[in-house]
Amino acid sequence: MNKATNITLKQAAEYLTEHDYFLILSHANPDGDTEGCAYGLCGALQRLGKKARIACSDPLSERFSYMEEAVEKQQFEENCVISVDVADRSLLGDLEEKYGDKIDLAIDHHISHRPFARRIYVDDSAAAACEIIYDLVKLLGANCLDEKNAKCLYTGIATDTGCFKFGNTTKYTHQKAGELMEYGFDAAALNYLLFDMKTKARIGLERYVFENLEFFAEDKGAAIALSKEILDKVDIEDVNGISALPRQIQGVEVGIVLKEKDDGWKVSLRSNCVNVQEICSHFGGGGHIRAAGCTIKTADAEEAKRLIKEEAAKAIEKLLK
Ligand SMILES: [Mn+2]
Repeated sequence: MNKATNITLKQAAEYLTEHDYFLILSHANPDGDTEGCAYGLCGALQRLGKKARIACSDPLSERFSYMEEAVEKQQFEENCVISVDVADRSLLGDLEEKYGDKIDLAIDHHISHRPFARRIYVDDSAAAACEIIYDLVKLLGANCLDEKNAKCLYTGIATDTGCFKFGNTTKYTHQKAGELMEYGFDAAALNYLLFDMKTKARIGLERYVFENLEFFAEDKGAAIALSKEILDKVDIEDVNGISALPRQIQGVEVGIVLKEKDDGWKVSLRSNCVNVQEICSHFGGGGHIRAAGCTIKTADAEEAKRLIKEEAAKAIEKLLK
């Protein structure tokens, strides 16, 4: 494979202008940003009269099904493969084997991007890869965007910033989202769909979490174990983000959610100040300072909870000293 070259956004736009048959790849377990980039860019290229299609190792989530309206289903042999919001080739999932070393252009915003494509454009100051795609399609010329693909790009910006709440949100994030709104989609309805709407099963799961939460370390720790029996009642998507719930409670410093798996309990920790990565490293896990995970290999829920709470309590105590 050729050596990877960092290119400018203008060069990326020229590259797209010079080619006609595009395959756009998003990462496995897709989120709103990678799908928003793929559908937004695909729709833009099609509007320029080019052939473009999308591939992902996992299906588009039901929540994002409106994105399909932004593109036309086209079949053709591609001569240009683009990855969007993919930080590492392994994140292509099942598509890695076929396309891992065949990517012509990678567009990404992860500081941890590990080069795998021939051409790379990474801007880690962008809150979402969709911000970059928006700047890119603007360079491709007028009429690239319409209500439908603008909505896809807005989705990526909104979801990667937690509806403009996270620290990665900049004035440019708001500016670009504002410009995208000018294409006329209903942003309020979209944000309801993305952030407020929950399935009944999800609400049931949240109720279970709050009703059964165990507080410890003078209410600065909160833990909940979710057995297979509980988890089997809901869709995988209903479990997304559940690990963030305990920490929403005022005064809770470390929130712990344990989920039963075949090989033990998968534990997710979220914190405000405590280094939870360190706590998880005791059990062979890792992650980030404020969000980390590990697996405790026991079938016994009480035993798993006791072990993780013990380490968390020590860390909380150390912090308070
Ligand atoms: Mn992203």
